[in-house]
Amino acid sequence: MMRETDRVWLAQMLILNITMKLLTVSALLCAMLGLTTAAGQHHVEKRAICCPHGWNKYGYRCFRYYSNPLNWAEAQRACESVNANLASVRNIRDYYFIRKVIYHATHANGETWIGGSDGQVERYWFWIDGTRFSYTRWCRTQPDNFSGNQNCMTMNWLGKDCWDDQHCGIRHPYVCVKNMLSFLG
Ligand SMILES: [Ca+2]
Ligand SMILES: [Ca+2]
Repeated sequence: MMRETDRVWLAQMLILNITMKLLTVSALLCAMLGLTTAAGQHHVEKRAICCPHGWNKYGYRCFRYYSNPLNWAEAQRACESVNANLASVRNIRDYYFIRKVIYHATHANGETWIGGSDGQVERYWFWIDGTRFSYTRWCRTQPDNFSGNQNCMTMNWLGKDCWDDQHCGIRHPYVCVKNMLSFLG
């Protein structure tokens, strides 16, 4: 007969073994998808099913904070250069995840560009990545289109837990988002 402590130890070992195997399989799967799509195509495509290093996974999307201050358009260009867009916010869970990403990187709730804009028509807000614009988190009295010229969205206005519309030429850090299944090119 096995002693109780032996049985517990055996069960722990078994769980550890299964966990290690699952981790290996998921790592292999990442690599394999890249290989099979690359080998079978004339133009090489790679699919990511995991967030790249340095990106933060939330649901099926990957987020990343960039600390170098850029204007809104430059920030979007910079996101595009890594096959991403300025971050869209679909709901309160996305909102708090992005806020956490910023806080984790800086230990502060600093003003940061995300992907909302009413640059085409005043008061018609869109997300630059095409996500439907439904959830909002405006600060009280915002968006105010101050000076008739504020068309870009920032998180953490004055460190507060809400959004502001600001002049797109201001330089801020920014958060990019990409889908886990986006083509890496
Ligand atoms: Ca505006
Ligand atoms: Ca404003």
